[in-house]
Amino acid sequence: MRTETPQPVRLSDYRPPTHTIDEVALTVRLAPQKTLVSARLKVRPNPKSDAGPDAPLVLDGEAIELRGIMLDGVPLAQGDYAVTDESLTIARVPAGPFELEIETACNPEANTALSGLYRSNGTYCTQCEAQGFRRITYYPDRPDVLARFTTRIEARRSDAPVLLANGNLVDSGEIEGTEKHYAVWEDPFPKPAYLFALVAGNLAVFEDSFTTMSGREVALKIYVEPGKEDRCAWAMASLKSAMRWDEETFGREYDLDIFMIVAVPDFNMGAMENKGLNVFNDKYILARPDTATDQDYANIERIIAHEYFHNWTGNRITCRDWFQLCLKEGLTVFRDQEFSSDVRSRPVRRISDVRLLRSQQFSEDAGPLAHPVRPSSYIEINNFYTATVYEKGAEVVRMLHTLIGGQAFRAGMDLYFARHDGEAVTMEDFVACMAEASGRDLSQFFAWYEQAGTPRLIVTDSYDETAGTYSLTVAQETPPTPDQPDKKPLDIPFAVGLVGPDGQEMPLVLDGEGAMERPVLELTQREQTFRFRDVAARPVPSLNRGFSAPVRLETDLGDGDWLFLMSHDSDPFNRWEAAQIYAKRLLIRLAGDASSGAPLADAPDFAEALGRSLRDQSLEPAFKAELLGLPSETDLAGEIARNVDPQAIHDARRHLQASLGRALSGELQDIYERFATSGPYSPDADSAGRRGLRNAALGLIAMADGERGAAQAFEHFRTAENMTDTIAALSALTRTNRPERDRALDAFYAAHSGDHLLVDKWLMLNAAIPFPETLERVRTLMEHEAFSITRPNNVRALIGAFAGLNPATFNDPSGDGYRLLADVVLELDPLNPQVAARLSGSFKTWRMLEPGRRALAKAEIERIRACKTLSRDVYEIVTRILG
Ligand code: B3K
Ligand code: ZN
Repeated sequence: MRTETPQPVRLSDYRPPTHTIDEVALTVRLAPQKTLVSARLKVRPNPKSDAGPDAPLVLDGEAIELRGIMLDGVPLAQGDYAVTDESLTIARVPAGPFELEIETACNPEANTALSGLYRSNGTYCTQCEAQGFRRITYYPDRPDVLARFTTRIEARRSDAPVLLANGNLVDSGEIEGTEKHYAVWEDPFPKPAYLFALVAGNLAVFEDSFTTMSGREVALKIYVEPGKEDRCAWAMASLKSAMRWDEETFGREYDLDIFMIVAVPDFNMGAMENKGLNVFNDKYILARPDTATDQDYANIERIIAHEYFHNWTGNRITCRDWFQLCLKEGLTVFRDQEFSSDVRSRPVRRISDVRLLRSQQFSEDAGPLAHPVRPSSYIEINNFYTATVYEKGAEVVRMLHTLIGGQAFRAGMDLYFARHDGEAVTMEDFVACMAEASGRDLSQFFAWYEQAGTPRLIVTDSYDETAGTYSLTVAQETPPTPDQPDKKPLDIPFAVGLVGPDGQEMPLVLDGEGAMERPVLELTQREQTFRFRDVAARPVPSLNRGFSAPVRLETDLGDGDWLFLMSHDSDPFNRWEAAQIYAKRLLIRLAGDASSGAPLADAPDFAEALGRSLRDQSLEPAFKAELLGLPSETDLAGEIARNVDPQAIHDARRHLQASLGRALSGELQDIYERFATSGPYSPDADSAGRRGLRNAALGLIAMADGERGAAQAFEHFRTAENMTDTIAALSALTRTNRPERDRALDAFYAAHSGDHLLVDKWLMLNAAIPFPETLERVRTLMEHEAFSITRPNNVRALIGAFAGLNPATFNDPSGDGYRLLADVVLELDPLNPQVAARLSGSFKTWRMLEPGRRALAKAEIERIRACKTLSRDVYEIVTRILG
């Protein structure tokens, strides 16, 4: 708990560590309330430090009790060291190598912050990124201190029959004369403390093995709570497919003899890439057709791959400091995106990535929490595991790939691995490898890492019929963001195509240069004009194909152009994008009408174009399902940006869905019937795509006609043979205000109350019901036996979904939604600051609201900020949000 105003840490203040640690030998004697940790550290002054060899040794430590300390075998006297709430300082240490032995105690059971060593449903586990290791022992807890770890764990066998840590198991056995046993794990690869992990408990294991490209046998083990072994097969298959892909695509081979994953129910985020011992939120491991949806299966595959890929991008090569977080996260997200694009559908994955980017990152970039992909200061680093660092970070890597081409990119990666293996490096080091491999100057490009805000590209065109030339003029500007009023022009890869009046692709011949090898224009100035020749007729431009740059586009294309691109663009992403843009324009007009009480019109042209696409045999079902998904309410709010009325946006969207459902009822019913699956469930992308399309059709059918739609959705629920269909039926029903909705929700809870993952789905469905009564429902559910505020998955499912997926109700004009969220943040903050801070981020768009809601939201944010004992985490978020 904070006692004075938290101070920011700045990138410009980075100094190399005064000391480095070569070896760490830990002995951890586990006990629920008093775990004893003894750490033997081989320390030496860092020759690269500018502080000199006499610098005091300062170790980080938090929420631990110091029980003893020895330097080179001699106990230190009280006056030799100083301990505060956050550190242990030894003023005088030898100028050469020395050994330090530190005894501490911690209380895993009382650790509700879930950072450091804690217990999840009886299992001991750790989470050390970013700064959890200091809650286990005193240590230089920073990523540029890399040491070899040996971990000895001792525990009562009855309490924890399985004892795991990073690396290879080198010894284990009974401790004579006690009920305890021990295991010793040795990790040969030097690593920063944030990658340390320890797990102990009563766990079952699901095993397999993998033969690497050089013929080494790697044991693969997934540990779960006993009884859940039958839900591990998909996670294991995903792991093996990711291992193979990384060998084939990047030449990366796994490096230890064993790879372990542990699934626990209580976890602050999705998963963690600890060396050789990944710890996962069990939501992203456990899957069986009757417990997990297609979306769950896809998420498991993606997250397993992501954490596995970190072994090279993050673990073997790590970050010099936490400002470089995107070095591992942006790059690893890019790698997991490429992986699923290769094993599933590339356009569909691109669409879902762009949806996520728009809804999470663009909104972050447009508000008070905007920050560069590489921030320059922070108060609490855990607040920077953001959509900007992850998703925009991945976009920046993707743009590099587009600019220099796939071959040079691979050469750049090879160089990066060869040059920096075993090091802690910076973004500059990474980009230098790409520059060297491609022979290009990437200095202007680097601004993508340092400049916040979503650039706007303003595109105008002109056609000269007599000369047969067509010109595109592109202006770029990036709006001001907190602390960055003036922006430089960026180096932007802008993929384009020209679609002729007959719907055919036209050749791209740049005036004065000849045919373009790759259809990518490079924007580097505030304004540029590109002239194409041999253009026989006026084309419709297809801009930013594949979303080659994370920008907002402004064009003077009209409704007719978008409908045309929606049917004819050869770039599948842009076909989807054209539908999104058309729908966005329509919905913004409708929201205006809804706000002013004007009648809401139908959209026959849009319905007709969608109908054509639905009948187009060349399009895959998963892609068609994406076409049916309208832009989210959050995206629309972000587009409107001023005086936002969330209820009007919601009403407009509902109206359009209902209207499309009626106009397309024939096609939708046809899809519903034709795409019914038979035979056993298979999670593969094609089958999932078919179910996805059918369920998207059901969603619109349910909106079109309250009574008949609800009856059909209820029937879908009643007859569902897998969890995908069950949840699709329920989510269609939650959007209706019909009695079938609560009948189905009650039946679901009665059937699945014993399964915490399914209970979370139920909480989420309840929280997303878009009607004012949901406020009361959420408050009641917080008292339900199924809900506990100390379980992050419960909190995300109920409160996170309410604030994030239900804008109309969260932004209820009474201000009750804001009050509810503020109450939860204040209650949760002393227990789990990381999750509380994340929740408080839901207020980030308050300034865009219309004046009434804006004032109510502001008052609640101020109520949070007024709390004197706020954690650094929540303090930082609410202070930034208020600006
Ligand atoms: N590296 C972890 C996230 C850690 C979050 C710490 N607050 C998972 C991942 O991105 O792979
Ligand atoms: Zn990651």
